[in-house]
Amino acid sequence: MWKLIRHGLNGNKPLPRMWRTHDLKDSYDVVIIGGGVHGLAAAYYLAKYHGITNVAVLEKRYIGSGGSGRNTTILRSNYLTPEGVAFYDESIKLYENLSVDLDFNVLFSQRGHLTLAHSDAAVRTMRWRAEVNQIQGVNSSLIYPDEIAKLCPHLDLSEHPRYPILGALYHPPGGIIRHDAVVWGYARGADERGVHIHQLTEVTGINVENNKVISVQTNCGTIKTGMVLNATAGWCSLICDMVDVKLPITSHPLQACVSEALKPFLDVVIVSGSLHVYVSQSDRGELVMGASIDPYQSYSLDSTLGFLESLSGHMLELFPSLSRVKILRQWAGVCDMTPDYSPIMGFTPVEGFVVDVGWGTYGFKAGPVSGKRMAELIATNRTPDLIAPFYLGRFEDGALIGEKGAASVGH
Ligand code: PYC
Repeated sequence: MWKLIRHGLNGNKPLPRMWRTHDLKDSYDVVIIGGGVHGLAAAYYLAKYHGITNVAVLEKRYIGSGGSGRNTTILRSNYLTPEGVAFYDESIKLYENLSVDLDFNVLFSQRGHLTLAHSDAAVRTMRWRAEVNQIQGVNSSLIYPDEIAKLCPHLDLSEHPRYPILGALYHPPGGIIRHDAVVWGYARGADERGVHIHQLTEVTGINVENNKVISVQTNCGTIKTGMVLNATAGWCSLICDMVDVKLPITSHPLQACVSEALKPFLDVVIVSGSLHVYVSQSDRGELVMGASIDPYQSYSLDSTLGFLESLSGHMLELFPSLSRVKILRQWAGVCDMTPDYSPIMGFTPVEGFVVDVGWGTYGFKAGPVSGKRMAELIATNRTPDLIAPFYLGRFEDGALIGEKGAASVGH
């Protein structure tokens, strides 16, 4: 606030750049691949909590150009497994304090999050989730149509729809945030502490000798390093292929769209798993909407008419009064799906190559906590307890953390 006033009184001179450009050095202590929220948060916390500042963040396009800038900005911690709830809850707590921590307003609006249940089976799952959440201290409960009507009077809560609404999981701390601001805030915080952010810098190979990482090749030159963090989304298996680490991941497009701006009428996040829809209203008035991942594997960022048609049909089942609203634009991202819908974080069989990957459709929610905990892992060479369950070997050990039941929509 004071900064803004000072800036106004200063004759609106251009504000300083939020992060600088640097020549690529020929060696860094840590190289982070991926300039999204995960990579930038890891760089920030490495510098802030561990004094490790000789760090490069490599981004093949511009920062936030991947999943971090393409998601629908929903934050929540109402997961299904105890491991998942504890992990995402720490993320929400970091997000709650992020504007202060970064001295940059990330516009976190904790407006409440409703996951609708349209069948007895869904009501049962919501009750189960509410119980797991409450045991872990997360604010979440099962509510019924009379209470849903108070929170969201525009929903069709009658018995007429094909799938009437029977109840909802209500999660008051959930909400939406300004995703670009999160990326920019972490970038500025990391840059101020000495991290080098290299945009338009694509990793083309990783050199390993005696099973240890020794350097990273990029389109801008080779970097010597003994520690690489793969914090990419969408392309994580291709980076892992460079060191012959195989991931149980398939990559799928996920599409989203926004409507024209409407007067504010929706001040909770609404999710319907059965109708494959999530929607919130942005502070500009647009409805931000998304659905399931596309059913085919692809790295395509194409938008399709089929997505728009089915999303609009389902939106109108929930909100019939929106039938004349226009869609303004649509876009797509790529999601790396694991078999249990939980991420993969930790060491790999290659020394000096660690991963923070496999986020499916949950990545943006976890940026702060995975950044903080991966920074701790790198700095201490030990896996923090909070992320230990998400180790790569769990797929061979049969120690899965099944979070499919907490996906906002059926994938
Ligand atoms: O899991 O909350 C979620 C979500 C929203 C959009 C995609 N996934």
